[in-house]
Amino acid sequence: MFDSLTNSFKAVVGKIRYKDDERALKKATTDLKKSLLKSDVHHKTTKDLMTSVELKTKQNGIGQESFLKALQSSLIDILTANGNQGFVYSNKSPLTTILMTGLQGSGKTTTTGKLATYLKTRNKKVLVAAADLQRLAAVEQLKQIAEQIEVDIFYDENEQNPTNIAKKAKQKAQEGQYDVLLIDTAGRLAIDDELMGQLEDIKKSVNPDEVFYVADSLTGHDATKTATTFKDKIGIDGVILSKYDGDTKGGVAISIAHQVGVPLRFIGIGEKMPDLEVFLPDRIVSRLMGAGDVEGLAEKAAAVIDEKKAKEVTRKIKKGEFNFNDFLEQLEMMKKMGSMKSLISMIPGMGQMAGQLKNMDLDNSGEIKRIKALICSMTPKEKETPTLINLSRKRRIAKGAGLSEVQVNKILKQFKNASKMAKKLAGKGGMKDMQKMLSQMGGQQGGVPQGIGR
Ligand SMILES: Nc1nc2c(ncn2[C@@H]2O[C@H](COP(=O)(O)OP(=O)(O)OP(=O)(O)O)[C@@H](O)[C@H]2O)c(=O)[nH]1
Ligand SMILES: [Mg+2]
Repeated sequence: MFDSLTNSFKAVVGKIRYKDDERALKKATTDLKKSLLKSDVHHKTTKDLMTSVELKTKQNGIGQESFLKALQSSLIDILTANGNQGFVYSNKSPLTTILMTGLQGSGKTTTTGKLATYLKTRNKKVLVAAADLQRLAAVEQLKQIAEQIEVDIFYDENEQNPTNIAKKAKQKAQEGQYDVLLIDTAGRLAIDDELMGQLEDIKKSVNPDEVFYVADSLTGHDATKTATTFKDKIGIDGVILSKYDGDTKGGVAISIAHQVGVPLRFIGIGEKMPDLEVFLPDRIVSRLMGAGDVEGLAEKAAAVIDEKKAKEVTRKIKKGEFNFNDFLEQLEMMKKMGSMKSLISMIPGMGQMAGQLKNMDLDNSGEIKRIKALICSMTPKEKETPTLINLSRKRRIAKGAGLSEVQVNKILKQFKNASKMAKKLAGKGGMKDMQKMLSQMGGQQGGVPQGIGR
């Protein structure tokens, strides 16, 4: 996700020796400056970052270690703007009301669904409100999302005024004892007075705890400019950067909070509902430095994993009893955790590797579709006890799944190997084996890099 930025940092840190001189430091910061500007980091932020890195490095004597520390702490400073971090619940009332704003197509409606998903996995009762009456299909779009993620929605087809919708939604949320109300609003092609007036009106009448501005990261520096205008005109408390998955430069995430003066709270990293990441400066810096984010990974896992089930699966794996039903369950759970790409970048030392695994799409991969078809053609007994599957059963399953016998054999063999591997990994030293295996898959030499310069 932060691949290109991480590479820039890595290259520059590598240029500074264990102990070095001022000239080397100057050269390193000049190089870093160039690559940050190329990645679309705002020029003022770049300048401030470089000044801070130089100053802090010199304080501790120029060398790789002190440069790395200076870079880390300067980055955290730059990413930290005054205000809340992550999702913050109201301390005034049991209901937290959030107003979602942004330009047309920036990702407000999708992000409303993603935030609802994020909160739902944290056991919050969420209501989304469809206050976009501008676009014909807008209400329908939010309805579909709400249905998909099984979250309640408030809409009123007889109401023409978005402010009234927002008010009624807030009333429903209070009466229904919801924890969070997310109000989706209409976007415009560009900032205009009518839009601002409408948002101000909604803001006044529902008095939200926070106003989020959804910025499309693909608009580069414009994202920073429009966020600033929204901040000046209606006041915003947080920025959410959407479509970061499509942003090959990525620098806007570094400078937007610094330039707008409002914290970046979340980033959208895909079209699906789990594809939202909380943006916490120290954790992000750890990922930017290629050192992963173990805490974040554990949190993500805790939100979707049922602990009892996890123990049961581990027991089965250890005993070699892992079956096809378990496999499907695990697959569903992984899907809830979000894209592989983001998961892998959270594992220390794995950010740069396992290319194939990274791009795996659990919904659309042909391989997974074939495996699912195959499992669906099995009898309940076969799913429970994979060893039952003999030649005639294989033929029947192949026919049912529309696969060739060769394909069925291949998948069954893979499953058998995977079970064996899992059994081994579940034992002592398992994690080391896994890292070794992944590093081989990624085709990298020299084993697992443990972050930059370590
Ligand atoms: N790849 C990717 N696509 C996204 C992301 N967020 C939103 N999108 C896509 O962007 C498009 C627009 O998203 P919407 O949520 O409809 O945007 P909106 O701001 O509500 O649009 P209007 O209501 O028309 O103003 C959709 O096709 C989304 O799937 C993201 O993080 N990554
Ligand atoms: Mg919308």
